[in-house]
Amino acid sequence: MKKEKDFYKRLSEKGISRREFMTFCTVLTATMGLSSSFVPKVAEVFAAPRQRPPVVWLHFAECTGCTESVLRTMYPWIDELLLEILSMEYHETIMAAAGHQAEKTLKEAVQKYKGKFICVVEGAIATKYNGAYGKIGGRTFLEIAKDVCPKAAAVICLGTCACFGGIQAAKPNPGGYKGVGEALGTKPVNIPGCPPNPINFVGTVVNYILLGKLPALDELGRPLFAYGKTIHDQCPRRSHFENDEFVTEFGSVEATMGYCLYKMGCRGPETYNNCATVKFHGGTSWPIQAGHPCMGCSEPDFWDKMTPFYEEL
Ligand code: FSX
Ligand code: SF4
Ligand code: F3S
Repeated sequence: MKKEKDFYKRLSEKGISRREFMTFCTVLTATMGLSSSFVPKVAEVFAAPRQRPPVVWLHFAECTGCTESVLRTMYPWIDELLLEILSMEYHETIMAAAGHQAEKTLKEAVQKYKGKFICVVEGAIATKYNGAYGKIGGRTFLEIAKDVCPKAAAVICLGTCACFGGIQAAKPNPGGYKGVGEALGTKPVNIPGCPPNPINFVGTVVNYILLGKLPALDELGRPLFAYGKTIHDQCPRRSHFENDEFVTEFGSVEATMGYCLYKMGCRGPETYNNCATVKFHGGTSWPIQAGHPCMGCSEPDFWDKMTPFYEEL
């Protein structure tokens, strides 16, 4: 009870009302595919955490957009919530340590929490020439991943780069960049998207804490709650795709959502993600709502397979 009280006090000091927090928990619970009876339990994960799993957060070849999307957008206070439920032992972007001190922190965290920590990975891993195309502190990404990932209780790849290689793996890919699973020959949880939707990451972590297990995954390691359907299956512009060959006049209520973007090269029919229902920035908008075709950013090899982006499939 005291824990909960303190939590709501801290939230209100940050200008977040209990109502706003509960709205977030409702959205999160629905996104996770759980019934509304789970909302209080999801709220409790944040408000009265029984355990805070240690996290080691690695960065390899990427733009750090994934961390940015988790820490800065959506609900502006999502970073606070994450720090409530996770014990961040190592995260290059937000930690104060640098250089040798940072390397020491990583080594100690991995030793201390062996078999217990969640390893979050952003970015792809260079595999050619013994991984020479990507190094941190004299060690290749490949060496670091081979050392850290097998010691984790779970590995979560955040973003298309860590999942499938992303832009680093685009042709001609001189460094032999690969996603973590392919580079190590393992099956991590993959949360793709460039950047991924933070709510899918938070949903995966909350699922782990609340139900004591990772969510159900598809054959590419993606949580089914988020990647079970295509963008096209959930797209509000779809009525124009089906009823009429690309409606040319605004005439109905649905038409205010705009025309189907298929002819502008929309990859929604080939892309599995929940952008249409969850949206970005706390439910404000998403690419297709903003008038841009889906580029297939969460699919494997999207830089090669989905390009040229503005040409019809
Ligand atoms: Fe990749 Fe993420 Fe795109 Fe960027 O860490 S998925 S380039 S948004 O930053 O990895
Ligand atoms: Fe499908 Fe894209 Fe058209 Fe939406 S805009 S209906 S996802 S093709
Ligand atoms: Fe990416 Fe398409 Fe969603 S481009 S953000 S998967 S709409």
